[in-house]
Amino acid sequence: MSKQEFVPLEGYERHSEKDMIIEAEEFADLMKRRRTVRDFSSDPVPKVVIEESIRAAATAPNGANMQPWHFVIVEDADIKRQIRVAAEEEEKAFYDGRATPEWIEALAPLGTDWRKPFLETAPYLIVVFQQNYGLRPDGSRFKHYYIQESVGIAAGFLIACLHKAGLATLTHTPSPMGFLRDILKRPKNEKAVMILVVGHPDENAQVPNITKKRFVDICSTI
Ligand code: IYR
Repeated sequence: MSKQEFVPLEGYERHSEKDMIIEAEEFADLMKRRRTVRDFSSDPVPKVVIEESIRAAATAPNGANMQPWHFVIVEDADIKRQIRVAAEEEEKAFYDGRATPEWIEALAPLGTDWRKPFLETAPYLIVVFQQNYGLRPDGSRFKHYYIQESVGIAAGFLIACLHKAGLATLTHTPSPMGFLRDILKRPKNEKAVMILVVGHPDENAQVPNITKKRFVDICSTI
C-alpha cells in the first residue's frame, strides 16, 4: 500500500459571483440544447474529438480512484456491422415479447423499434465498459467500488464533452449486451453498459416531441 501524499491544489479558478452565475447559466443553456438523436449522418468526424471526450470522461470522480472503466472506440465497418446484427437480434426479442407491456408503452413516445441502422451509419460507436473488479497482470483480482456510479458519471462527462464539440449522441442500451464483450474481445472482468453512438445528425433528423420535468418538480431546498 502506498503512503498518502498531498500536493497543492492546482488549476482551481475562483470566479466572482457574477461570473459564477454566468458560467452556470451558459453551461445549463448548452446542456438544454442536447437532444438524443437516432437519425445519424455518415459524415466523418475527427477522431481526436472522440479521444478528447474520452479524456474528459476519464477525469470523472470515482470510487477510490480505481477508474473502473474502459472505452472502446469502434470505427471499423465490419465490427459495426457485427454489433448491429447482434443488437438487432436482441432487440427483436425485446420488442417481440421480452419487454413487459408497461415498458413498451413507456417507450412509445420515443418511437423506437428493433431496427438499429445508426449502429452502422454513425462514424463512431464508443462502447463503455464497467470493470466489475480489477485484474492485476498476474491474473489476481482486486475490488472496485461504486462501479455503476463511477461509470455513470464518466458517461455523463463523455456525453457533455461530445455535445459541447457539436456532435450528436445516442445512449443505446441493447438488452442484454453481453455480445459486446465477445465481439470487442474484452476481458472477463468487464461488462458493457452502453453503446454511445456518435456523429452528426442526419440533415432530416427528427426527435420526439418530449419535454423535461419542471425545475420545481425535480428540486427542493430544505
Ligand atoms: N434497448 C431498446 C429499448 C429502449 C429502452 C430504453 I429504457 C430507452 O430509453 C430506449 C430504448 C432500444 O434501444 O430500442
